[in-house]
Amino acid sequence: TPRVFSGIQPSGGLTLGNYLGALKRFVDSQDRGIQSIYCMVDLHAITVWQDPEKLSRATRELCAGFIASGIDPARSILFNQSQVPEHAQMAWVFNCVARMGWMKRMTQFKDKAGKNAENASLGLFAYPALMAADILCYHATHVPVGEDQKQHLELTRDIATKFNHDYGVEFFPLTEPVIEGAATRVMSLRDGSKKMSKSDPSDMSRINMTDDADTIASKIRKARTDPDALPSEAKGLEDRPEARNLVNIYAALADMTVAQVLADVGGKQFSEFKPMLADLAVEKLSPISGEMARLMEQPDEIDAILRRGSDQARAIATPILEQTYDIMGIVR
Ligand code: AQP
Repeated sequence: TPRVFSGIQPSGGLTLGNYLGALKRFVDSQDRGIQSIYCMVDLHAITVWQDPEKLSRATRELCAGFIASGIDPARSILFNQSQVPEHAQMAWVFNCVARMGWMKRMTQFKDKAGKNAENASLGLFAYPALMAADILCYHATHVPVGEDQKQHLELTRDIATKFNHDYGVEFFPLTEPVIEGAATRVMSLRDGSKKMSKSDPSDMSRINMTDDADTIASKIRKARTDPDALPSEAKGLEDRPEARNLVNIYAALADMTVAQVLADVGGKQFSEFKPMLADLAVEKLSPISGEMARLMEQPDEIDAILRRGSDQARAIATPILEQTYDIMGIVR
């Protein structure tokens, strides 16, 4: 039976990239009736230093973001990673399965560690093994993610394959990444070659889920573009990353294909298209941010949802970790 798992880091506020690349699609799989498990991956967030107060707030705000986007805690499991210790335990096992050479090829580590890799945390290097544990603790079959996570999903499959091979079992499934739709990689509003990210130093580079209508409109108005009019076919966007990004965002928000959007707006100038995009973004995002603000007034309610979710998650993860230990000959 299919089972979906995915996570988001409470490493800052949610962005439009997280919403379109992840949250919105999580709601789709929940609504298709697939058992879905969603995690605030706080142990991933601390691979770079987090201010304690901000981490607590970001974790609750992320939970509020899930619920406000349409994840129903009565149908899907919502919890924070640190509260299900099986993730960290399984991650240790996978640290012993994954090879140094595999980890060294991870482009996210290279991007995040930057030039000073010697000074990055060991946790940041081991991040993808923890991510494999997150997924395989539940024998998840499908993981909806943005394009940036593709390589980590391949590593998860390599870890599962090697474990199964080393112990002569068919225990861990080969999980499929689900990367689909017009917005699998939302780009920075300031630089069409960089992805939109929570931790980009420039707030103008992203739309935050908590931005108000004026802020959203002003960020879109100031978004970098080229001087040409919009093309009427997708191939006209090929060498225009900024233009393509804005059209992709429009398509994803409107639940349209890029071709449908361009059939409507082809020939228009950005001065005309940007206000259309801003109106659409405000229409889709403001109910979510309003609901997030309302939920944030009841932190005890959020904590209770996370607690219930971690009990439900443990009920699945504990027996899978125990079987893993049994396969390995660990005495219990
Ligand atoms: N720009 C994006 N476009 C599409 N999808 C995106 N995702 C992130 N950015 C984009 C997807 O959101 C999910 C959660 O990501 P994450 O919080 O685990 O970390 P990340 O991918 O590293 O996201 P950020 O926003 O860039 O965080 P920081 O700045 O802390 O590193 C994933 O499914 C991801 O693909």
